[in-house]
Amino acid sequence: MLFAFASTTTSFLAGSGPLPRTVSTGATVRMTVTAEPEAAKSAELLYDLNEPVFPEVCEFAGVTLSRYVLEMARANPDKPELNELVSVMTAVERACKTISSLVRRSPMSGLTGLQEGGGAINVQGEEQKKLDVITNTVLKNALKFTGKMGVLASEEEDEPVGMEDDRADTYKWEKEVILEESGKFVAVFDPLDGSSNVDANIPTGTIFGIFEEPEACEVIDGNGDGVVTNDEFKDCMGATMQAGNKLVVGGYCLYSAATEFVMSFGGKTCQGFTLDEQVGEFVLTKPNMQIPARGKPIYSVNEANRWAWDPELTEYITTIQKGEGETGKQYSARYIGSMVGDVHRTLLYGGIFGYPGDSKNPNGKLRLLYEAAPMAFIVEAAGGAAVSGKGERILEIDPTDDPTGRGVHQRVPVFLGSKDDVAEMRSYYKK
Ligand code: AHM
Ligand code: MG
Repeated sequence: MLFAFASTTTSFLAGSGPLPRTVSTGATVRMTVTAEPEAAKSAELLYDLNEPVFPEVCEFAGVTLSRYVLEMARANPDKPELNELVSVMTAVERACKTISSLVRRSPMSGLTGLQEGGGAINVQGEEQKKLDVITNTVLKNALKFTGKMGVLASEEEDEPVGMEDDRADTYKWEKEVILEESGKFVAVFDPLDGSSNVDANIPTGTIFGIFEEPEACEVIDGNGDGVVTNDEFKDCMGATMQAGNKLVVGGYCLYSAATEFVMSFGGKTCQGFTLDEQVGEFVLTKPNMQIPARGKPIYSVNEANRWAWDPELTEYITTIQKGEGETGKQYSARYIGSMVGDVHRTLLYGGIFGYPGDSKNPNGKLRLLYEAAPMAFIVEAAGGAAVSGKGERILEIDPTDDPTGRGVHQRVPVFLGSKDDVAEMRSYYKK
């Protein structure tokens, strides 16, 4: 695999990680990645993709996200579905730019605070903020107009929704429940993760994942009266839920001091882009992100819950706090309480992030389909590990096999980050 680009500015190297590379100083900076990331060997790849090569890069524009996606499709002519993903990715990109602007301007534009002055509750019993509702609409509309989406599931929707609503009255669902016949993809997303932080100007993020729509997804109008019952509809929607290792693309956008978009097309590499606000484009700034197997000694977990943790987890965290773990280093705590921010730091610096299950909430808080799975997809693509409370790879968890009956909103305990840190944590459960 070869990933290379040339530029006359050095800024593209910032944060490019510990990959083998050759750098020549002077007018041209060239970076060549010679080694295949470890994750490529271990992950179950849906696609065995050729990474694009960028022999020429405009010194002013750099490699934009749109160019990367287009070149990815061009570099893989045997994967025509990548061409269809171009418009889907354009929609996600545009939505993230809009959300970035909405979040940035919210203190001035009256978009802080609760929806309807309070009392708007989503299906998970959480009070919705104005920005939760608006950002959900932004993403949903952006995807809808691609004409490529069949179904989408969002943290802010009670049930997965189809992409047209002109016959919605026919259904008891009172939501957009019609499947777009031409839809080819299923989108899952959390439009504004960590929104409880947003009014305090603390980082938030959008998490997204795109699956191919399974053939099996057909709405069957059992008695032919033009009305699809809730059960018939649920059967179809159930078929759209797939394990994370079936994602065709996944990623997140972090709204912080800078807006950063991190994505992967499946198991091999993970690319990071920064929004150049002056020109309105995401520019590749963190090519081939790789999480160190053992990075900075950092653990990231909500320690207020430790009284309800498994004893194994308490022992692990106490041991690394004292500097008595495998590295002999004393670990520091870093916890933003916004998964996208915490995972982004973990990706760059290493360490371990977790939202464990505990005696009060055995499945933790994070949702499998649109939080844990896309993040696990990114972390594995960058060579890290992502496991549930039982040590199972998050990407292998089948969301249709849900003992809690929560469907798309199923929760799962999450631990992810540097491979060696995740393995060390798991070793306490094997003693
Ligand atoms: P949200 O989707 O309602 O915003 O909740 C998810 C967020 C994550 O970003 C973060 O990791 C977690 O909630 C923090 O929860 P807690 O406040 O319990 O630590
Ligand atoms: Mg969330």
